[in-house]
Amino acid sequence: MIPIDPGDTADDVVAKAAQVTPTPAQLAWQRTELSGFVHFGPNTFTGREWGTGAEVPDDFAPTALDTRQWAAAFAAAGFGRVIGVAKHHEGFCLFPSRYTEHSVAASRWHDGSGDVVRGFVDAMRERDIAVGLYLSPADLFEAQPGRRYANGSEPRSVTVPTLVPGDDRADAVADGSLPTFELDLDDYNACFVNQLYELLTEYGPVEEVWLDGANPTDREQPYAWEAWFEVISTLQPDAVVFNGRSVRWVGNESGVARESEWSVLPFVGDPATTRMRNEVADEEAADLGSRARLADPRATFLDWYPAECDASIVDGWFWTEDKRPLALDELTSMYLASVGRNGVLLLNVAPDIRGLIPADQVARLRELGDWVRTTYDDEALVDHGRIGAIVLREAIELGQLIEAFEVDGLVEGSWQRLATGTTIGHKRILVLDAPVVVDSLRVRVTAARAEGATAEVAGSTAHDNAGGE
Ligand code: IPT
Repeated sequence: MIPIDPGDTADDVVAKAAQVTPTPAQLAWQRTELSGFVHFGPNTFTGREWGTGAEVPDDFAPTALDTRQWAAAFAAAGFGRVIGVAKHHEGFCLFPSRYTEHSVAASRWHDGSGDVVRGFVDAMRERDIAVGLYLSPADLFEAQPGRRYANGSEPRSVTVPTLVPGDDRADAVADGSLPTFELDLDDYNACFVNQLYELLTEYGPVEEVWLDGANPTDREQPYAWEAWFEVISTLQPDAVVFNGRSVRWVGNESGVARESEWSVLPFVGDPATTRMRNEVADEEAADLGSRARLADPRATFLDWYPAECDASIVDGWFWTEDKRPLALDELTSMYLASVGRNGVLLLNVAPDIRGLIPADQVARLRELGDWVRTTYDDEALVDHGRIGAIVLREAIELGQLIEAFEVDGLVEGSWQRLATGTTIGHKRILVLDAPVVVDSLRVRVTAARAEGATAEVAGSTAHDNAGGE
């Protein structure tokens, strides 16, 4: 994070933008490229996308839940990180939270002793897959009359964790082995932060916390974002936080990044005290980080805030019987438009009422993984031969500098321009209109935010150049 000083010229701000770099956690997140998402919960059984809040715990009734099957499907497809839903908007907790009666503990599933989050985390760890947890800020169960969401309560000083009668953490809190926080929280935020605390202290390392911005409640609950971020960064300092903090929503749910996708953005707010990243531009705007955006007079600081591209392999986030996975060419197009444009692809699968990812989704995931491996793994890249696509990389640990580039191929003894583009970032993929045989490739950086910007260029051989696949 670099503050913008009031006296900075436009050139000064550009020079500062060139110095902004990712944290190690952001770098690890970006390099993983393919993240999985698993939406599973009462909606799986009711056929709804957002739920109502009027569900009952016994609605959640998987017959053969096997989180190892989930992990195996993602591992086989080469996904290095998976985010699981711990609570979606309808408010049902898939873990036995102390702060609600609306959870797996109240269901007949495993006689109330089940914990989907535990099974999920353990299964991913067994496969060396990084773990992310989704805890919906919006909560339709709590938005019911007489409950805590948007109930107008005033913030008060709250100790987190807030111990409950017979709390098994009492000794660890008393001897300081579990950290405590004193925070100003209203009723709902007190519940939410205590649930974050449970998820971030009882399940081992968590590499990503997913704070969905969607709100189907029609109510305005103030969110204590700064307190949430303080708790998350204290309990899991190596986690990235989706939305408001370390990775951002790309702006659509189709897995498509911008042609020019900047990871360095200008923000408003006091850089000394603001944990929240308030972008100068709306999160869905076409341009978030160009020189024009950097020159916005409201901008007070610059930070690394890269794009995560969420999308689902089926239509919608949750399973229904009729849903079939997207075709492989739709998924490869998505890969090219996300990972191939400096984003991370966060691809959702939808387990069914058994608690298993249906075989057609597993197979398609595997096909996508095989395609990525054979087309874009390092071993699949060449510096000469018949190529169908160009792959570029910038060393983002040093920042994102390149604003324009041209790629040439040495074709029968003379350099021909094959492709041009704007940003590169972690990875940029450009599919050629038709394959071409080159003896060599070169990239020319034609505009950059600092001297010495360099990129790597390679070609991919395996491509049918029919647009997507
Ligand atoms: C959208 C939110 O506004 C955004 O912050 C992010 O959480 C995103 O969802 C996740 O997909 S709302 C959605 C209905 C477009």
